[in-house]
Amino acid sequence: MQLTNFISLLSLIVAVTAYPFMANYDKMTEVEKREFTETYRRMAKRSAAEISSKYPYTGAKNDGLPGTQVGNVLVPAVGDTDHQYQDPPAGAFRGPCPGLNAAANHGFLSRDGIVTFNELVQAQQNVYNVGYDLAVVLATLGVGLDGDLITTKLSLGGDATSQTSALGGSREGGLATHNKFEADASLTRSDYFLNNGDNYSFNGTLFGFMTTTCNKVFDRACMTKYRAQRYEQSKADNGQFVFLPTALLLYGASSFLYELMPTNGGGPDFATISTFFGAKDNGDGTYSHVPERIPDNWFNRASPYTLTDVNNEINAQYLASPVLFGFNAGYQNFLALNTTTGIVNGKFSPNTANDVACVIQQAVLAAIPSTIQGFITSPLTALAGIAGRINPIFSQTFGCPAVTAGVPLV
Ligand SMILES: *[C@@H]1O[C@H](CO)[C@@H](O)[C@H](O)[C@H]1NC(C)=O
Ligand SMILES: *[C@@H]1O[C@H](CO)[C@@H](O)[C@H](O)[C@H]1NC(C)=O
Ligand SMILES: CC(=O)N[C@H]1CO[C@H](CO)[C@@H](O)[C@@H]1O
Repeated sequence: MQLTNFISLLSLIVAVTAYPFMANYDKMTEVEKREFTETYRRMAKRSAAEISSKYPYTGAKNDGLPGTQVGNVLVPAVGDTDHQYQDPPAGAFRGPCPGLNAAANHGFLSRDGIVTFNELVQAQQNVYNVGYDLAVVLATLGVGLDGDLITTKLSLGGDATSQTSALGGSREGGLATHNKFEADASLTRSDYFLNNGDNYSFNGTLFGFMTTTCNKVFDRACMTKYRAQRYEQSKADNGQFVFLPTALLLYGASSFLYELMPTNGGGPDFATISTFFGAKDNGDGTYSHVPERIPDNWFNRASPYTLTDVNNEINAQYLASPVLFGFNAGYQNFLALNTTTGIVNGKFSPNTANDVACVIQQAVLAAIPSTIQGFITSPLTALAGIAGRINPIFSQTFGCPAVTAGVPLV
């Protein structure tokens, strides 16, 4: 047997063991088998640095499981050469999320920007002390909306379908895919429609607006104000503005500035936020972009940032400045949503703080098709298995009713 065939066979065995439904490999034609093994072999390579026992951080391993949830850890550790900052290598994928870009630039995620579900769960815990429940929910959303359900791979930026998809086929646009995770009215990224489809590049003008609005203190009060400002701006200027219930996640992302980015005991000051966002002050009120990084001498938060915490922050921000959900059908022609799922005449009207969480649960599960198309016919994809953990988390913590995967939110 030639070496390449052997490697193909080996990776196929790995694939079949990891994903039992791939047993219907037998039913493929010879050509399909060759294509499949070749694709899988190419994708099997991983490049995020392992977490060593010498530098355990928040104790999460690359296995999708919880770490210690004990923070106040120096990141990166002194002497941990694997996790020092490096510029992204040529051809690497980076996208709309500064926190994940920074983690990749420090090797907590694959430096090439092609990451797996387990890597996402691990890095969120080890770098930011994101609570395990929230880490699973965000990784499920990311991979489910923008990545591959079988390989559980996701590109942090643009389309890398050839590296993320087991089957080729439908396009996996990565985190930059518009109106999934990436959405209009985000903090520092232009709206898709307004910027010729560049939906994820850092926009220095918007960073400048945010800095001015916040007077360089990026706390909850200011992020609430700036979030509302971005909404009004997009609604007025963008004829294809879309603000669906999943946009509640934008409020979650806003909370990361004051909850996850400050060094333990510190505040969301300009030096910290601009380092994470890769914003370089040009001295004239404009900002250019450099790769995102973790500030020097930075400690992650002491207690985990849980799903309950982010739910409280989303509620606090939304209720302080409630806006209408809906979309523009053309310039300044806003149509509010009116659904039976808690959005009445455009307003989100949560009866309890838990209702926000239940909308997020629906969004997560809507992202996971209950079946996938194509010649792998088993309904149980790798991520559908993971999604099985989602309902119990939300029902235990928030009393949300169970939701079926694959049902669109609106
Ligand atoms: C950045 O955003 C501003 C304000 O929305 C917009 O006018 C500008 O064209 C954008 N610039 C770039 C380079 O994307
Ligand atoms: C929205 O739905 C509510 C309740 O179903 C109804 O009373 C209201 O008239 C609807 N609003 C619009 C603008 O259709
Ligand atoms: C369409 C989409 O979801 N993503 C676009 C985001 O912006 C990049 C860069 O302009 C495009 O290449 C993508 O197609």
